[in-house]
Amino acid sequence: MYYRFMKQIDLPIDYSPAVQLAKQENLPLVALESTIIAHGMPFPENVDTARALEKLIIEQGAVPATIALWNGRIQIGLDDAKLEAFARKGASIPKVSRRDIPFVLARKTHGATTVSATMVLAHMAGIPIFATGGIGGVHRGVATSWDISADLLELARTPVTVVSAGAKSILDIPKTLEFLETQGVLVVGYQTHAFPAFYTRESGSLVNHRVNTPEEIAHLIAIQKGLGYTSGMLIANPVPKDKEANPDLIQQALQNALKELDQEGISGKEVTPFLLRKIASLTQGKSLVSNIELAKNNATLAGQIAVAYQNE
Ligand code: PSU
Ligand code: MN
Repeated sequence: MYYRFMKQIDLPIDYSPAVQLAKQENLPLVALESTIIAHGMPFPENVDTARALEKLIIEQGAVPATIALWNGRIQIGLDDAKLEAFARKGASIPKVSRRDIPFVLARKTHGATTVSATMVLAHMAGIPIFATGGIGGVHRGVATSWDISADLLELARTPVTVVSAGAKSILDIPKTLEFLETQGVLVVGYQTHAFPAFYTRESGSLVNHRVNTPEEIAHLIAIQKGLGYTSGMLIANPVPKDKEANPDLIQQALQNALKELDQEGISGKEVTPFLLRKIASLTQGKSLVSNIELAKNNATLAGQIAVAYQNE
């Protein structure tokens, strides 16, 4: 028997100049994901939104770090030219969850990071707060498909706080919340007890805990850390009232999109991007407007939490 000593590889990680400076100066950082850019929205809305999210975070006094894989390298922060190149490539860039990161690095290709992959890389870069649109969840029909988003397990295993507008009602929201409870993930409603359904403010499910200020969330993060928890936290931040989509319109579009999903036999990681696209076209872009607005609302809150956490 012999022991084989593995060569330690250098982590292929690049920090943008803005993020590098923020780290040196100990400024509050907020991570952003890149699947929302490549798969969540069409061009040019995707790049416009990505820029708008960064701007909102800066306005709160924090520094944005959009996370992606580019030519086999982990990018913590994309400069504007790269952000635009990434957005133009759109859905041709593979959607990457935790499991896919090593493969993309080995092949030296690009990757759009989902919530799970972005959490992994944000944690690696020392960024504890992350703004997204919605998280993946337990899919309807899970009993036969076993389709449960890797996002949920990542929340259980990685100490990053994710600010989201809940999860779309194409998912099984009660089961999603059950799963998070089983996995020990704290889910907190921001100024609400209703777990939001992404495009709309209520899903019919409730959360157990509500907070009203970014400072309260920052304090919860500090307590979790103090307890030595290695899990994350999910903040449920509903889309603003005046930006909410009409629940009936969304419900109708969801039903039709789910029917088409079934007819076309789509499964696996294509499910979420397919449904997002279908719903946007079935609502003549109305869902896209809510999608953009809820992402902005999450970026703003994440920026405020990051600043408050700095003062903990
Ligand atoms: N939900 C949305 N918009 C999105 C996603 C989810 O409303 O863009 C993306 C996120 O990147 C999320 C991923 O992490 O889809 C979940 O994919 P899946 O359901 O395949 O786990
Ligand atoms: Mn899935």
